Amino acid sequence: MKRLITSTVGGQPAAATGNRVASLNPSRLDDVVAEVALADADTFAAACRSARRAQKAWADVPAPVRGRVVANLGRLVEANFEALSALVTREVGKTLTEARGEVQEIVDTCDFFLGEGRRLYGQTVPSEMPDKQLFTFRVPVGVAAIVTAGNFPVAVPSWYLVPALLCGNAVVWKPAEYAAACAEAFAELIRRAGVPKGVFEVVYSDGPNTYAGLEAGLREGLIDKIGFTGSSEVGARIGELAGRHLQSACLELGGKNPMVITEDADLDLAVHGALFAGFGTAGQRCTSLGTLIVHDSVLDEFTRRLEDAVQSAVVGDPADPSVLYGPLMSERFAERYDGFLDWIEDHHRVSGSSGTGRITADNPRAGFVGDPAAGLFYHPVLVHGVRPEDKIFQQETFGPMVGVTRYSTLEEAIELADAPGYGLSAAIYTTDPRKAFEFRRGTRAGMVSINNSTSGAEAHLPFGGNGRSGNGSRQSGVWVLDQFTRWQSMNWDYSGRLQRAQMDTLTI
Ligand code: UN1
Repeated sequence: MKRLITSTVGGQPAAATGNRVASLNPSRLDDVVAEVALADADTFAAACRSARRAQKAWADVPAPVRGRVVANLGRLVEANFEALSALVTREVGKTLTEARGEVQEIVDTCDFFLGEGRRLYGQTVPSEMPDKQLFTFRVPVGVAAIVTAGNFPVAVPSWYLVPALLCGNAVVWKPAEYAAACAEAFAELIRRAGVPKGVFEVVYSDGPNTYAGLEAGLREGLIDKIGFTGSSEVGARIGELAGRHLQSACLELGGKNPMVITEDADLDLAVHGALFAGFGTAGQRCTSLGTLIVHDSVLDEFTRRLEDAVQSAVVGDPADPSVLYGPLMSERFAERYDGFLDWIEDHHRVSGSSGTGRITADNPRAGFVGDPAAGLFYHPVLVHGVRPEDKIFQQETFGPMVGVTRYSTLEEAIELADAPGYGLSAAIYTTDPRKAFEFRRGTRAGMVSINNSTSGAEAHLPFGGNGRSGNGSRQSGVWVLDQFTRWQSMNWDYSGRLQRAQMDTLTI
């Protein structure tokens, strides 16, 4: 497949006048998955205008009927399960097993929200005066602009798109251009599920045009909410932009997610957890493990077992079921990751499965499939002895690299866990419930795992972080309803006289 993908305005393809970029298969860079016509800021704003026009009629559709549309979407995704999973593998290099999990996450999200169409509860609230009743209603925010990354090209977008549409909003979605074929396949299912034209627009644009398009939309009063999943740096700019126009953003940003291994941990379990959390998805989840914080007394033993596991991990063709992970998802991410490899080469003792046990500046790319230069494959790397002042300790690498450090008291472990300033996901491996609870209470992370991977959150628990990981917004489950609806209150006085609040309040 190679086709030209364009943006939509009013549900119709927008003129493909701008620059074109290719979306490549990261396992074989000579396989062009799609060509994408990039939109300019005017097209972005035009999509917002059309969404604004279409939104009211959609909000008038009863919520249970919108729930039916979500149910249709879930069924359509199931009917296209294998094709969509295979496309995720081809376009962003995720293993087929993980790609299937990703597609399942959309189905789970639809399962949850189709029922919400019959709830979307408001409240009845007592009044301080007789013959008067108070109510609250959830009302849609209006138009939501959603900007997503390509590491979860369909599941994470569904966390925004499904509840936003269910709540009666119109949506302008800006997917990652390097995952455009996945985005287009998912968008097509959303249209087929029964979302009216104009209520759901897709805009492919580069960074500067997205920013300018959001700014134009906000200036014209066309955007009521921004949803953004991506880096902390871009998230800060987007949050600032939204705030300047008095609108809010739901920001799901990076993480430098810690995993603490206590002296009483089940080490084999911890090794499995660390391997999946650190190297699954080639380390390209916002919830991927960044740093292992290991108790002094088990450091040598744990490290030895983890090194064995890392050495035997298979990296390669993501369609092969024995593979732990495939390539990095795009050249841009690979270049950024190369910078970290260069840095550790000068600063650290590393171990991994490069064959020589050492990654050098000459061989960071593994090239397991076909021509070594053709795929964005990287060996897993463990970086030993990282310290809080190190770049590797502080920054998210978005690659198959895990730092290892040591601690002696739990207090110190919690301090190290939170030190990078993120606060997304944190894990502890321990057989002592007291340590588990102390860790949960001590860390700033929004999501805590006990004896489990930092990654792999289920789709109906609140998802989100604190500090540099976001602005406290939460996605998934009922909690995301607060992102896509606003509370409207109503008071109804049926006493037949003027009753003034605070002044005519009944006293006894
Ligand atoms: C992300 O990488 O942006 O918890 C989200 C997890 C997945 C979602 C990751 N369910 O790892």
